[in-house]
Amino acid sequence: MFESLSTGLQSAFKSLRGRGKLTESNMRDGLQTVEQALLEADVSYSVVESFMQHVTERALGQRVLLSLRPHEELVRIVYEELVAILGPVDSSLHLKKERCTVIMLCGLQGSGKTTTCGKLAQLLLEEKIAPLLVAADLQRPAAIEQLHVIGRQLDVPVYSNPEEKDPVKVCQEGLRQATQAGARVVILDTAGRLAIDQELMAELARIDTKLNPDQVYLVVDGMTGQDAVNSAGAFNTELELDGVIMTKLDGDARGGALLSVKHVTGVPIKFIGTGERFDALEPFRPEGMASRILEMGDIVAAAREAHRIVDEDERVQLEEKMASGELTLEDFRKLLEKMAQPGLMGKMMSLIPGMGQMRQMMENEEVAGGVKQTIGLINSMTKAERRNPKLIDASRRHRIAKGAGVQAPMVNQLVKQFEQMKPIMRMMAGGSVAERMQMMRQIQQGGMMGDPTGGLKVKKTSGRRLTPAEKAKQRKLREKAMRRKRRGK
Ligand SMILES: Nc1nc2c(ncn2[C@@H]2O[C@H](COP(=O)(O)OP(=O)(O)O)[C@@H](O)[C@H]2O)c(=O)[nH]1
Ligand SMILES: [Mg+2]
Repeated sequence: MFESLSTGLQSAFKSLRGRGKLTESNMRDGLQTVEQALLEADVSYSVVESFMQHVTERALGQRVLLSLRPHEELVRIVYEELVAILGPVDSSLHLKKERCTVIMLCGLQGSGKTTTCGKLAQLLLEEKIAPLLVAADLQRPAAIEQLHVIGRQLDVPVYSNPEEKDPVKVCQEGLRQATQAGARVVILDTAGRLAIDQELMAELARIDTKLNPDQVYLVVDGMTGQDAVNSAGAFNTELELDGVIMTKLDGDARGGALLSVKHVTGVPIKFIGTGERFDALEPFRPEGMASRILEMGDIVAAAREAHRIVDEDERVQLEEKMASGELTLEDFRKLLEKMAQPGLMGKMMSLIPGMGQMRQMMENEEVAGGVKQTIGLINSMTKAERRNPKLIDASRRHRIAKGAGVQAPMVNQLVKQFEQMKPIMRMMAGGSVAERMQMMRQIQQGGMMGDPTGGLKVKKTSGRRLTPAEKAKQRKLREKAMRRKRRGK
């Protein structure tokens, strides 16, 4: 999710990092890169403009501070501005105590309204609140059946009347039945069009006036980029929106739409849809989203998502071991295996700070092959060897290498690189954003992520060794992070 936006911003920060101290003029260049990244991620121009204005004002105002810790400061400013633009948090459905709450979903055809009806119903069921769904999309007969299918899957009542041509009447009758049946929430699934048209808007406006829904949510397809802004604007003028639900943020959606829609409508982003299943609806958290955009890793979201997964304990253990520096080769193998998995498990592991980028790297075929080899090597060690690699002498080394089908020196290389990586991973689990970015680069340079052809190196770099100055700099950074950690930061 949000990959193009985060990659763009990361390269922006990288270009800032390379320059040592920031001056007013070279920071302008850096800010321009940030601007470019936002535009490339399909954030609409006016939004980018006002966003950049804020960031620039703040960044230039803090010139002195910036020269001390330039990138960290700028990351922080961009992060805070992102949070400000995306907030505030309000994922409450504002249910009425004394009567049935009416929630109306609207949006373009295919934006995910009907699916979202099911997701909201599931959410309510989890809270032991009884919903009823109303099929008010009378444009296509299939739409009514689609909602019935969802109702059957969730065991939730659905009201429809294929004979009725007026969606307002359908909604009114639906509400009446819901009240009778003791449902606490009615969700109206309305019609959409491929593009905005007057007739559709008039129909929705009529439902809005006659039913007077408690909450009107606009469902926006996160994949639509710039178009999302236009349609959101149109819906917002015609209806009084109370919130936005953005769907399909699981694919390679360009996060930009979220920023723009928020800017255009001004209403809270309530939820984000991250898949086709009914449980793929997450309350929107601006901090989490801003972090993701900046690739800091979103621990809270991970923890929440992990509730539905059996291996939660294992993940926590791994993260703790990473943080305490007690990670063994055995744990490392587990981590690699988990991250290489498709789907939720891999996604979850990638939410450990810094692991997002690692997982991205693993999607590269060459790297994936190297990772397999690394796993193979660890597999052919005994348990004791995995816990204490110092046990590995020449004969053990040959046995392990033979088992994994590689040359013996590879075993040494793996162990050495693992030892080098341990403190880095430890800091990644506890360090600041800027430190994590720095660490990630070190891991990439150190080559723990494997490559089947050229030993365990990640990238086929020029093979240049670090200069003593560079090594000293890295050591300093490591020590600084350690000190900070010891101080309990
Ligand atoms: N990947 C993904 N697909 C979604 C999401 N929400 C909806 N969809 C899919 O988008 C398509 C259109 O959804 P639908 O609910 O019928 O849209 P509607 O026309 O607005 O009612 C369906 O194939 C859904 O499965 C989501 O959050 N992620
Ligand atoms: Mg529909």
